[in-house]
Amino acid sequence: MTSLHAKNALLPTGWASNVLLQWNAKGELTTVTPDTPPGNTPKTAGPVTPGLPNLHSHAFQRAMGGLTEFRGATQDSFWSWRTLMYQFAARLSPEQVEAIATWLYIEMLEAGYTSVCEFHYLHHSTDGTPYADDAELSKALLRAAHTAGIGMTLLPVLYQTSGFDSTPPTAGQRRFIRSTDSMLCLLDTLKPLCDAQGARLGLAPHSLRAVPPDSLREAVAGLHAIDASAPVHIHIAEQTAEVDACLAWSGQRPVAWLLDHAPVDARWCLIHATHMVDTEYQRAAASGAVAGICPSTEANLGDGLFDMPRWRGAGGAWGIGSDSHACVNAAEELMLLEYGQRLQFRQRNVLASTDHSQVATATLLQAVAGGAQASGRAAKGLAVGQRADFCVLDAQHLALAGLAAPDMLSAHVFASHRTSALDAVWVGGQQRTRQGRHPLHDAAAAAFIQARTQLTQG
Ligand code: NGQ
Ligand code: ZN
Repeated sequence: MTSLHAKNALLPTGWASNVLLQWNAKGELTTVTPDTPPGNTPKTAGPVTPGLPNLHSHAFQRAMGGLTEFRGATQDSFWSWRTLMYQFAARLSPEQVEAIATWLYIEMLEAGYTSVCEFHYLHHSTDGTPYADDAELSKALLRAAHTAGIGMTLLPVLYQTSGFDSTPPTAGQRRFIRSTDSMLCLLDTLKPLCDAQGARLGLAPHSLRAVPPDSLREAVAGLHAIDASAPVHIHIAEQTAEVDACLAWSGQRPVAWLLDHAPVDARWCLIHATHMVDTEYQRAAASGAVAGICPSTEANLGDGLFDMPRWRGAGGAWGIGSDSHACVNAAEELMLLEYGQRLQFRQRNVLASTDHSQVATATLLQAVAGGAQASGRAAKGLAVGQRADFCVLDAQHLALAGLAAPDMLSAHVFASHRTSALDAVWVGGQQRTRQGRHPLHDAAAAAFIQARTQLTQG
């Protein structure tokens, strides 16, 4: 099928009716025309919304769901969680990584994400020596994305130190460590593979804790020699301990340091950026970089709350990541984002915009635009030239039936929890889910359960 007719569709400018959608063999939209009679074109089962790019994922962490929700140390924190996460990461085989990622990407499709940025740092074998094929685990993730049929931006992670001031890496980090040269070789290997599968290749210097200044400069320059517009993602200012350590090291806060020492621009995505002061909000937003907000993980890890009105007020772009996958649901992330702002400012409908009074509409459109920018993919929504990546809401779902289209999206975000109101999800003009389910759902779930059982009982 290469065309659909939607009674209601959410275009980048807002809701439109009687929209004819057509796409070409490459999966790019060629027609997005409102006010067109349906004729013989197949009709969608409900309103059409753009698919959400997921801008931050560590796929293997999906298999840790529920395994870190108990008190260990006297006071648990992000850092004690990280110790458990390292113990889990130390045991994973390539087969397990692929099984977990394949299932995760299927879950993402069923939950309204049409592409994913995989922030991939598990490079080496369990004892830290490189695999015979140095790209083994990168290839496993590319295969997982291909099997599921989700759009992919692969971000191999540069990881060299365990703290500011070039502190050597710990044993728990041995699977992540690479020289800058070895990273540039890996990028060279991966570029044609990504191109062949329609994936985008970028780079993720893990954090200022993990990448010394010279390596940061050389790796980013090396990436941009391969592909001048490739995305660069970095974790930054997620925890106050990181801010304190950066101040002790450099006299500057992490975001301020980064803006002064790296060529931060619209190719960059600042993951979390939770702890910024006003000048950092202003300068980071003005750089054109996307803020990568991960509401469920930031809540799960006790990070803190991003100040969305301040960021938006400065004109900042932003998008959503599911990060550790404590939650894999695009709509729920938008709800959690808004709720964090409501709790913080004791107001309602904080993220409505001047153009869109409906929070769900305003946030989805902004998150799609920012997510597409951070992904380096033509995934900016329902517009000619963009990928045909979209979701069809189920107008018969109990939470939605009888409502007007914009209210259906609001109900999908705010009132359909733990049930899915998605009828179908399409990626590049190919239908990936039907009545909310992916055709590989059962087989991929079984392989995931097998991998998790091995990991937790082995
Ligand atoms: C990660 N996750 O790389 O998986 C990190 C934890 C770190 C989040 N920051 C490790 N959410 O930051 O050192
Ligand atoms: Zn992360």
